[in-house]
Amino acid sequence: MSNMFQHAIVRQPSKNLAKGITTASLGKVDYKIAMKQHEAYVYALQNCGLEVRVLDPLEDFPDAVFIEDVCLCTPHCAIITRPGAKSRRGETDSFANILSDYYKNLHSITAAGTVEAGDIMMVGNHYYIGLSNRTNQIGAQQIIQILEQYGMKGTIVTIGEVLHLKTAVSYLENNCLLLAESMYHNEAFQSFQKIAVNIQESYAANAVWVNGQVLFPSNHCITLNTLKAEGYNPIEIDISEFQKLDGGMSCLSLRF
Ligand code: CIR
Repeated sequence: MSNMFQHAIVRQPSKNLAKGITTASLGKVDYKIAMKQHEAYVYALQNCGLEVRVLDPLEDFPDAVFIEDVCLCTPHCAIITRPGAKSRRGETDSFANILSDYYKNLHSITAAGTVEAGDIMMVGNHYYIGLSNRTNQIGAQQIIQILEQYGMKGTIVTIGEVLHLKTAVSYLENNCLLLAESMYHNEAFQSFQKIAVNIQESYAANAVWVNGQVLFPSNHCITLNTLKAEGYNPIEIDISEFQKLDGGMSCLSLRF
């Protein structure tokens, strides 16, 4: 059975958004366009039946809009991460307070562990954790230990040259993964049905399944049509300003 989501938490972009970390060379970030795109993203989540809480921007943390990275929300507990990017560490301050409105069971990753939850993909009660420049083995082991306390399971996945695990793979329920070329043959995913992202469109490997619909980045028509042919119902959203900062569809929200 698919996980149904009720809540989402997002954080509005900061005016300093353009100062976020990036490896992309897609041009200058336009704050006003980013705000409009963020509003459209919130609207799409609401249309998927989610009650969306919109947090104020954190002006000192330009990457804080990528809220997915600072917390793993499971059906049984929430785990506040410890971002591998030092400039992002303070994004978790006061997060326990926000989460306590939704969760009784709260945990935190502690030093020397680092985790960004963009590296964690939920497949039912099994969580795949990518080891990246942001998520280390110690952090991944802490996640697994916490998950196991609640009867959930975690597996570590080695990933290649991508920012986060979910930069290159998304779970679309029904035992089905959407994968970029770099992840397609990863041993961890042999038992899944696979949908390949067109090689020219690797950014589209980060899509979000929400309650039967798929939030999908606009301008990736080949993969869009593949998803439709597979029976999915992708909703296109333009998140170009966040792409300029290496951010994908999933990183803009926590869903639980
Ligand atoms: C960063 O480099 O941390 C941000 N500019 C982008 C984070 C994207 N998060 C994600 O894919 N989960």
